[in-house]
Amino acid sequence: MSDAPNVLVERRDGYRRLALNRPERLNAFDRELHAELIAALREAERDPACRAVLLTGSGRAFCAGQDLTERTFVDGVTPDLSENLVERYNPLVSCIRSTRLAIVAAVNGVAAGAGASVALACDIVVAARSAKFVQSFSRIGLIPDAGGTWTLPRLIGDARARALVMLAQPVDAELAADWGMIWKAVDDDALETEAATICETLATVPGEALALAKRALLASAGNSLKEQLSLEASLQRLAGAHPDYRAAVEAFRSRSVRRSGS
Ligand code: T3D
Repeated sequence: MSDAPNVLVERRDGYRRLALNRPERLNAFDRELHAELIAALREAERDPACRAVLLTGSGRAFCAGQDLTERTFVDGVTPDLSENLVERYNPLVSCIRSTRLAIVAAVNGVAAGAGASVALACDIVVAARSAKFVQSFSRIGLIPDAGGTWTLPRLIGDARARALVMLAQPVDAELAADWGMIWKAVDDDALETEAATICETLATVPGEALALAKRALLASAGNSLKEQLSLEASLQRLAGAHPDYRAAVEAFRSRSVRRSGS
């Protein structure tokens, strides 16, 4: 076993870069990687100077999902897979969705199985043109997990989600962007700069507004329009009461006054 960290953490101005770091296993999730990733996300969340996370993979892949070498069938006994979901993937996806931080996935190569689900749970997904998203679960007799059955149809619609889930056909980054599965596909050598620029921009956006917007968008999936309008009103009350709002409006007004010369 290697002593290298399973997640490389780089602190940058206003955000952190987290790289899944098991390149020899295409960054597949084992227990250690799960533990280090959730710890790194929680630590980033505790840092008031941190507004965003850039999540990527070391080597040629983003993440190949569950590490299948972790699964053993001793005396014909099948492991209870729900345990790993409940204890690891579900808290990870819930954390990505509910954290105040903006999570930007820079998908540098293949994202398969739960690796695709985790990427697609992120707030903004940018992928290298050579990257692929594979719903590889059906190939090994499983159903999509880590939120895949929730996220995928919402992003690309039921017809496309069903075909991808059942056929496990890879979708390249360009098509993923055309379908609205991700934000954009960029040239491979532009991926890091693009993702870093997005994080730098997010680091300048009032943090409370980002966090409240995430809450509203997450809730919209289960809400009626009436409920969502009511939620927007209460979250906007919180946003408007924050000093960031007042400072931004006052800055805008003083710029307008200067422009009009009065
Ligand atoms: O179990 C639970 O807890 C339930 C939760 C399940 C969630 C899931 O994610 S289920 C889905 C698991 N993932 C997969 O089924 C994907 C398996 N991998 C692949 O299909 C292919 O590797 C890829 C399409 C991702 C990439 O193909 P390719 O040809 O570019 O690479 P490769 O040659 O297949 O893999 C390179 C190495 O990575 C290879 O190791 P080696 O032979 O060089 O020593 C391969 O074994 C290893 N690797 C790839 N994926 C995994 C993996 N090792 C462990 N687990 C993997 N998932």
